[in-house]
Amino acid sequence: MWSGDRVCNGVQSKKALLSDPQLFDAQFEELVTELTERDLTDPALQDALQRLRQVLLYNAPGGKRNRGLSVIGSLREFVPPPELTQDIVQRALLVGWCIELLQAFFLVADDIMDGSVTRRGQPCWYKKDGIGLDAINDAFLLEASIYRLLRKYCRDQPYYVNLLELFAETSFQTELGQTLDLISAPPGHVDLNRFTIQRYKAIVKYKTAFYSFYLPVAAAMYMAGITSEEEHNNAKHILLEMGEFFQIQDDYLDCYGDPAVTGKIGTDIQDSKCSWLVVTALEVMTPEQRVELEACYGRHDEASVEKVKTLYNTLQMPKLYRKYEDESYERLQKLIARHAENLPHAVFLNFAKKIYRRNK
Ligand code: DMA
Ligand code: MG
Ligand code: MG
Ligand code: MG
Repeated sequence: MWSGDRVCNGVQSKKALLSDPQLFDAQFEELVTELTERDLTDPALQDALQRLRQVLLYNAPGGKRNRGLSVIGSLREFVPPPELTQDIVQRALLVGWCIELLQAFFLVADDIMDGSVTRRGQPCWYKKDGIGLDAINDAFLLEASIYRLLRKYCRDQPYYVNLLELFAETSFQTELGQTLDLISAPPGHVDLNRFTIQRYKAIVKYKTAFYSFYLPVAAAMYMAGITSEEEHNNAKHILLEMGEFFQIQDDYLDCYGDPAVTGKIGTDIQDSKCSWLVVTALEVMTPEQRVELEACYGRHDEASVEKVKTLYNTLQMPKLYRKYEDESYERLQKLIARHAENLPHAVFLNFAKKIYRRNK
């Protein structure tokens, strides 16, 4: 189907050829100016809008931008190049930024709830001097920014209501997923019986897969005028499977990743999380090992954390993970063949290329 990472920014443009990531980055300053200088102009709000500017600059850029870039990436597969005017491209980049803002909103809150220390190679926002739990309100500002931008840039588009509902629905799904994640790990009560694969799948589907995988592709589908429920369900089927695997990688990297590469220091063992590692380890460990795990999971002291990591190594978790990764990749290829009949396979294959064997 229609493809191309580097496409001219509309036929009229005399500008140098810029790649989508370059166009995406270039749009950020414009969006910050819109939100903090042009949207509300009451001088009484100046200090608050200055704070919003800081919040945006610290929390929105600096990630991998996979989610944000997938909107324009997918749209290029759905719409033939001559029909992709500069305006449509700019709007797709903007909707991509809205997904990055949604992600920033969730991450600011997630880091508080998980007691994390670093994110994207810098201190978590709430850990900064003078910020603390005021970061909760900053998270709300990030979320509200999404709807300000959608209104400003997409209000006249036929897909506006579909996008609004999509963002609202996806936010709720993610929040329910975070609820499952949190109540499966109540502080001070380690209960290994809670860590079933069924519970695990529910957590990751809701907390990660909808917003990270279905949302960007579904947004591009609506922008391309693809509204059929059947096509959306086909895409969802594949994308939720990818999302599940993506969170399994995140859980693996929480323990086995290099913080210098991932930009974050793991907390899942200390936080007693229902992680893929603990769920999978429980399936293969002896009753003696289970007793040992019970004694040291969900504790913050270094010795306990090290014991859990040693147990994971003894159980050869890296090997089990590699095996799972290979099987998951195979399963995905089959799903794409089966469910992407009328949808360009490249939408899914591009995504798969970015995530398999990732180390960050
Ligand atoms: C993240 O799960 C989910 C959301 C909705 C932010 P997580 O806490 O494992 O993410 P991270 O490892 O990035 O803190
Ligand atoms: Mg977290
Ligand atoms: Mg979390
Ligand atoms: Mg994690």
